Amino acid sequence: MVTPEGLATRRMNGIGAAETRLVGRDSRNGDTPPMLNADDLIRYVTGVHARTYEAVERLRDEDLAWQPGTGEFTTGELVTHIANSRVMNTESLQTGRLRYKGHTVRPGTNVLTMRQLILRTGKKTIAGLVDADLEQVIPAADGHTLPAWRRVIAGLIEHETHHRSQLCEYLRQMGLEPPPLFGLHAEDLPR
Ligand code: NI
Repeated sequence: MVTPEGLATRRMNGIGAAETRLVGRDSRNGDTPPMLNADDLIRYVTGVHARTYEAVERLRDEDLAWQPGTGEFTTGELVTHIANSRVMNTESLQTGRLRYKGHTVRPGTNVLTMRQLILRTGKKTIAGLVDADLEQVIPAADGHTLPAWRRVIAGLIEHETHHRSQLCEYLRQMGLEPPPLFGLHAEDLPR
């Protein structure tokens, strides 16, 4: 079984004031704009969610119980894990605590309710990010601390990308075509 990794447990090293301003809502030192501001980061998470939705959208009801092997996530558990990890990471920005609700698939779940779960947790995440102070220092899972924006990158972007890729491989193994990332296949790239 896959554990909820991607919790941004790595201790931050050498993160100085200049870096922590990268997600500031405004530039604080005159004419030097931040490389990436909070609004851009939040918009990026919205894009990550949209690309995950494209993969979830391809699932059929009969796919939800499929699993690649014993002890692995079923498709339904995998999607539930993605959704509940969003909630966990977002809530941790407010509470400082990581609390994972698990990935048990509710009885009666079908692809429509699964899509709704993904859409609902996406909205909740974006609302939480808009309200959060992304420069605040929060506890990491390993007892250290980290700036909140690091959890956005690790917990809400890298973790979800990791599992979306896994879901795309599930789709492939079930005989379905996974969505291309950014609308392009490797064969379409300029050479
Ligand atoms: Ni995980």
